[in-house]
Amino acid sequence: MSRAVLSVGSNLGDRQAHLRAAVDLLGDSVRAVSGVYETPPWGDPDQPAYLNAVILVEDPAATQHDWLDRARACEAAEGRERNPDRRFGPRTLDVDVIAVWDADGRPVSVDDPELTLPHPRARLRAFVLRPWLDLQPDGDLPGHGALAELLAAPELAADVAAMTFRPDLSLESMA
Ligand code: PH2
Ligand code: MG
Ligand code: MG
Repeated sequence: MSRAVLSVGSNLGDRQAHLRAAVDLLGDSVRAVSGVYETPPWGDPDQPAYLNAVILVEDPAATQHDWLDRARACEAAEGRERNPDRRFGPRTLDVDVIAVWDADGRPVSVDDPELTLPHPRARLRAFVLRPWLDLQPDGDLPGHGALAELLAAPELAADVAAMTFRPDLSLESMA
């Protein structure tokens, strides 16, 4: 399993610093980092706006569960606390594994208690699809189709209109 698309989000504390920390912690596996979007909260409206971005990663040695472990390690490093009563509630850093491709470039399908791939709600989330499209204009969400077509769906129109690109908030490391 070698390639993955990760979605990162933050709406507590220094949001840009949390996202940047994920890029730094993912280290040499990072192949591309999208621009940052400011997005209204999805799923649980009573919380601050998010910053969202997408990171493309690659590591020939990594299985899909390794990507999940790395995602969780990033969240833990940024002080993520889980509130079982608020599934879509606020967080310092959320790193979600959206899709994984194996060494032959085939999309990986998984459905176990730990991980479902491709991510079951990604096609409904403009804050995932839009930054991903910026990195891969011809990209596909495996099993669902072209990113550009998914983003054009009428159900997403309000979310696309409400999100704003933040060119002032780069995730490039300051090092
Ligand atoms: N993440 C959530 C819940 N809602 N809304 C936005 N805009 N961005 C997110 O990353 C996000 C969310 C839970 O993972
Ligand atoms: Mg999430
Ligand atoms: Mg998550």
